[in-house]
Formats: sequence, C-alpha cells, structure tokens
Amino acid sequence: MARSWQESKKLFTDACQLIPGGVNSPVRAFKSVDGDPIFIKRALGSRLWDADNNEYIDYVGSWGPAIVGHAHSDVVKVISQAAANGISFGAPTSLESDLARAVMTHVPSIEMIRFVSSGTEACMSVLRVARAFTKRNRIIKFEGCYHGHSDMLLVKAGSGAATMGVPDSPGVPSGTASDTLTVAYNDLGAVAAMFERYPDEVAALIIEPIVGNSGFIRPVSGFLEGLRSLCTKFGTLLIFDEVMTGFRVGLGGVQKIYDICPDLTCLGKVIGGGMPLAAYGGRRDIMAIVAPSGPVYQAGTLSGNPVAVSCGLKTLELISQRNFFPDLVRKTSTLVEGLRASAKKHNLPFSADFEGGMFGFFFNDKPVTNFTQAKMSNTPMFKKFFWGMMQNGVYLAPSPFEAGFVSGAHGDLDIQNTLEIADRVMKGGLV
Ligand code: KE4
Repeated sequence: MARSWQESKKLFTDACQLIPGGVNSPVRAFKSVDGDPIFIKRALGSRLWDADNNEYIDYVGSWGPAIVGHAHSDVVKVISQAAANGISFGAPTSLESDLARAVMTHVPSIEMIRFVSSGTEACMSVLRVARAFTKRNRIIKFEGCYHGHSDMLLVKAGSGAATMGVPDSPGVPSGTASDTLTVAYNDLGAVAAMFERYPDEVAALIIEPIVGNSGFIRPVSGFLEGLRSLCTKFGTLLIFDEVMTGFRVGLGGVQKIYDICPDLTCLGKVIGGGMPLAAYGGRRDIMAIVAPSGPVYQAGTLSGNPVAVSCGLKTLELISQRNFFPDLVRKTSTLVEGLRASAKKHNLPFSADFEGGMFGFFFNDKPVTNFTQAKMSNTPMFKKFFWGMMQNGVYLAPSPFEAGFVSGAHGDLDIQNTLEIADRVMKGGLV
C-alpha cells in the first residue's frame, strides 16, 4: 500500500509560513528529489517514524552523528544526568578536558583542541588561525567539498549548496571569495600548478580527505600524500576537514587509514553524538595563537557545553568498544556489496564505495573521482531509486551529493531487508 505523507505535508505547509523553505537546513528540503520533506516524530536505534507513523530504516543518521543509533539508552541517560546538573554555565568544566583527551587518544595529530558548536564554526575558525599563523590570505579548497557555510568557503561548495545549485552563494562578497582558490578533487597536477602560481600566498589547503559532500569520493592513490608534500614544500598548512569522516570511517579518521599527518583537523557530528558540538585542533605551536593564549580571536557562548560534551563522551566510549567498528564495517560492506550485486543483476549503471560506517553510490558506470564526474551520474535514476526506497521504508539521503551512514544499531536483518527492497526497486526499473 502506497505510503501517505498527509500529516508531513500539513506540517510542511505550516512550516513554510514560518521558516524559509520550511526547513532549518536546505538539504532537508528534498528539493533535489522533487518532493516535500517528511517530518520526523521520533527515532530509536536504526529506525525513524514520521508524522504519519510511517516507519523507516534510517541511513541518514542525522547526516552522520547517530553512529550508535538513535536514542541509545546509555546516551540518553548521560544527557539527562548532565542536564540535571545544569544545562550551560559559560564556564569551563572538567568534561571538556575529558573529551579533549578522548579525541587526542585516537587522533594524535591533534595536540591541542578548541570545541565549538558546529562544523561551520570549526572550519571558519581554523582558517582564521591558519591565515594568522602563516600571515597569508589565500586558501585552496576542492570543487564539491563542503566545509560549512562561512563566506570564504561557499565557493564551488558541495552538499546542500550543490543540491540547491548555489555552490557560489549570493551574498558572498567577491572580495571574500577571491582569496579562495578552487581545484578539482584528485587533480594533484592542478594543485601543484596553483602553488606554482601563488608560491608564498597560500595559508591553507582544506580538504575532505574522503569526500562525503559530492556523494562518496575516495582519494586516488598518492593524492593525499602529494598534498602533504606540496603543503610542506610551500609552507601551507594542510587541513583535514573530518567533520563527517572523523570517528565515522574509523576511530582515527581518514588520516589514520591513509597515514597522513595534517597540520590541523576539523571534527564534528560523531564527537557530539547528535548534540551541537564540533572542534578544530592540531599542532600545538599553531593552536597556541588562539585567544586567550594568543591573539587570534574565536569564541562561543555554548562552546564545550556540558550536556553536548557528555553526549559526545558517551558516544566515543561506545564506539571505542573492541568490536564496534569491525561489526560496523561488516554490516556496511554487506550493504554495499548487495547494492552492487543487484545493480549488476538489473544492468544498471552503478558504482558504490564505503569506508567504516560511511557509504555512497552513484548511478554511473564510470569511476567517479571528482565533482564534475559525480554530476554526470544519472539523477533521474537516483530520484526513482530514492522514492522507491522511501515508499518501502528505507530513508536515504534526499540528494545524490551526500553520503549514507550505518549505525551500531543497524542489525543484520535491517541490512537484509534493505537489500531485498533495493533489489525489488531496481528490478522494477529506474528509467
Ligand atoms: P555543520 O555546520 O553543518 O555542523 O558542519 C558543516 C560541515 C563541515 N564539513 C563537512 C565535511 C560537512 O559534511 C559538514 C556538514 N555536512 C552536511 C551534510 N553533508 C550537514 C547537513 C546539513 O547541511 O544540513
């Protein structure tokens, strides 16, 4: 029986009178799948229920944070306990040092860290620090990578900016954007040429070391190593934006998997466990210039909020358990292999990849190594697949330029059911 979304439609109509586009973040608006968003009523484990009481197996996971599953009892308990002690003080607590140590245990390139409230804030702040430390202004970013919505980074951005067709948003002064140099992902030659053109002007190169905001795109062999040596050669700071990949692809992030040591790292999503918490950190000599220990100003009323930090601490504790990631990888691998097998069986142009608990797929039978290639994927096919999965109770990211996420709460039966549904949808034809 076709699903009804009447209640969500009513709530959406109401919200559109009050909130731009009826949502508080554009990618939630289902624009790129030509639909209206479902309104979520509650979630538990791997499941979501919408305002019409439709149940879904959830692979958005709040865009990554819900790695232990929704409303994990241990997480809810620590949040309640922390809140009962006071929700926010605007003063330091020992919890922040505990979370700092928990992060550094797994990400040794971070010698000092500053907590903030969003990935946008982390990426915006880290670039201010990089510019101050190097006394340079230019930054290099990659087409299709998304580092939040600060002015200097809304240049050829991925994720919602790409979905909405505004990778270069109106309202960003040309003067601000002019210092942001963009290059195609995986094109080391183009990066080298950019450095040759501005040999002593580039403060930082910021990258999603595995891209999640153009869909899932992996660095080609030697690419990250090449960036590391180019940045060292030209005195540019290498910044890994691991807001999405940190503690998601593995406890040490992409930098551990590829054995690359960035100068600075941005984190978010998982380290807050779904609460507003992110961070930037790295070399001690660089972080030492951040106020109040140094002159580079950055601040936040709710930075290091004790409730959010408690949520993050418990989340990191749960995912650090010995069998958490091996089990997450096994389930994600089963999902991706099964999707590949069905697409092959039904002669669909399809590629898929994953790392840890993060995956992505394109309706494209050619390799996707950059954003231009990602955009050549078959969008109508993606839309049909997305809605077929939605109608059958599987909630995927409503955009081809996003990644998917498996949680510790997804059971083998969830994966099996998902694959059975995907096969049926693919068999039904996506043209
Ligand atoms: P936030 O400001 O949304 O917390 O983080 C920005 C950000 C920075 N860096 C990376 C690699 C990111 O993926 C993000 C945010 N990711 C998107 C999803 N692709 C958030 C979802 C949304 O915009 O609503």
